[in-house]
Amino acid sequence: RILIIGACGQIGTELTLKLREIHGNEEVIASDIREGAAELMKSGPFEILNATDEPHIREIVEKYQIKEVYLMAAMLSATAEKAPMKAWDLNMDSLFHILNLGKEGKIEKIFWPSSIAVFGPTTPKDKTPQTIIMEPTTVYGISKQTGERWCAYYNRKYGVDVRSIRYPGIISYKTLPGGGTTDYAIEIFHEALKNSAYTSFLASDAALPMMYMDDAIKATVDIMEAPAEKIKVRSSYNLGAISFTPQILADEIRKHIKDFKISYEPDFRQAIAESWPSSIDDSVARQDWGWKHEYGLEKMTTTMLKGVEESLKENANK
Ligand code: VAH
Repeated sequence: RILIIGACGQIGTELTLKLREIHGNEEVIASDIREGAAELMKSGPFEILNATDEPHIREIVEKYQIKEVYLMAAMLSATAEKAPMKAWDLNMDSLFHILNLGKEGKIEKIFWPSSIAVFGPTTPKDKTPQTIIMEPTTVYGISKQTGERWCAYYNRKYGVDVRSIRYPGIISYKTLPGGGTTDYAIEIFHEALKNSAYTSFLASDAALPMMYMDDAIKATVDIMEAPAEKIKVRSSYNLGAISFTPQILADEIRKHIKDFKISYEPDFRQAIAESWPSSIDDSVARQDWGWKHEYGLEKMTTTMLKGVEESLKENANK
């Protein structure tokens, strides 16, 4: 069976639903520190689990005979800046608990998400390569960079089959944003549909690498289903899809909502965004395990407007 830790988060929610579709509801155990979206809770087994609680993780792995773990629990970039030590403990302790279960042979395969946040201000910003200088300036980025090094170490030294992707900003509508710097690209759709206006916390020209959720989920399933010998990078794979600025996204939304207005009030998250790449070279993932994205800016925008409109209607009817 499969265990998802952090199943109620932005990626965890849709990853759980997809894995249940593929493997069957009872084969995928969802867990998180609190309950999540109704669609997730009613679709299969759920356990309340703190990702840093090693004995409880071990108990659940044994209870359900877990063979694969997707560790999706983490504190994201903006929130982590407000609680550095809490973020470090959550992001790192949870990873060590799972890597050690792999080392003991209790679980056979691990997915652990990294992020383009591992890159820093000294990293070349355009088409950032797979292997390049990375001096992250955020707690979140430091924890992801360190986590990558530990994944590569456990793979090389103990043969642990851990696989990882450096996610860009992920855009989706099934869950609300979770404390990320890229979350303006989610909020903007809700505000555009509700008020035809949005005040962006990033500047108009803050270009960032982004990806629609379905592409991120497809990449996660693809890398975990690939034969082990194809996964040559055991730190974490660069993954890119689209790259845009708040202004470019606003112009795309205006093709659908004519009177949509955007204003800009950059806050502390602008400095985080400026430290990250604007686009990613993911040619290594494409050649190693056949990655390719399907959602460009236009398709992402129409899909988000449709999805957010539906969820606003559902909430209105509740
Ligand atoms: C964040 N959404 O903003 C996450 C992600 C690349 C950004 O890591 O922190």
